Amino acid sequence: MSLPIILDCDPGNDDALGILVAAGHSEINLQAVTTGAGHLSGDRTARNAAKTLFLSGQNNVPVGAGALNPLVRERMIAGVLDMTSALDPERPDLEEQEIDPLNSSDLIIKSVLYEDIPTIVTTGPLTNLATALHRSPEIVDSLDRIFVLGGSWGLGNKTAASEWNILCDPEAAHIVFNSGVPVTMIPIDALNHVGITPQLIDRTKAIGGKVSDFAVELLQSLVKTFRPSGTMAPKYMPLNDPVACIVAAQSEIFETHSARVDIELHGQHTYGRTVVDFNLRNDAKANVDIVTRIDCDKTHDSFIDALTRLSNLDK
Ligand SMILES: [Ca+2]
Repeated sequence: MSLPIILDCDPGNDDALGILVAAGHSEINLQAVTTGAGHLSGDRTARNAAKTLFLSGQNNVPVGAGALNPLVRERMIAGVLDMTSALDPERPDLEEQEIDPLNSSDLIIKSVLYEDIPTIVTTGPLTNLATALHRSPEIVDSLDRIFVLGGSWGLGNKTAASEWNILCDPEAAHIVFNSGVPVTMIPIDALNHVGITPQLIDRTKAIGGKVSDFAVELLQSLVKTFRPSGTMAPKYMPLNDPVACIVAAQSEIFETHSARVDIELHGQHTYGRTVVDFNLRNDAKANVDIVTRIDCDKTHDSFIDALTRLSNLDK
């Protein structure tokens, strides 16, 4: 049976790949896409999601436009962008579906409470979800699990200490991680081992058709923006956002360990850090399942299977 999900994202070329994978995966039933500011401004991320769904042929899936700003901190927009390819520039050549009249947090609340969607996958800042939890705390009882792409137990990727999605809205992350809903955190430490290899791009190309062409464009744009630095850098640009959808659907491809995760909200050098305690020191209570290992080959296979299925659905 396929898993009904809401995908909350900030497209973002990797988020757009996440939408395609969620739309095409045989074990996912994509029910709603909600968007907010992060990779780009909030209006642009909503329209990018609407363009991606239209192109994929899944334009019955509602797209919510959401948070334009974080809850407390000043807004951050991704600084490393290739503004010439995929969805980073304006793309008037791509048709788009209409944006849903409900904003993202209201669409989340409606989908959870009235359409019984028990799972949320997030691949952007957590502002929309925190807002939904604050406005309708009763959704806690209706949610089975939240899969959060973000955070790290080791190094950060935006600052020395902090990962981008969490750093964009640490206060929102604090609300989500302490909501009482089971959380699976998919951190960059694990994601760095699932890269966009030349073979993955070749396999995506070999599918053929407009979904495949668009996915190749997205993958190539991500590879172009990859700026590895330092001794701990991954070999390939991590695939990131689509992996979160695959993890949500396929428990056999990853391992988790439970841990206490607190979000640093006050540190001068560590603001936005996910402070991970695997050893539950001082009687700390675990609040998060952290993905510690992901099977790269199986994830690549699922990525290709989902895009192939989506291409076939559209024929
Ligand atoms: Ca994202």
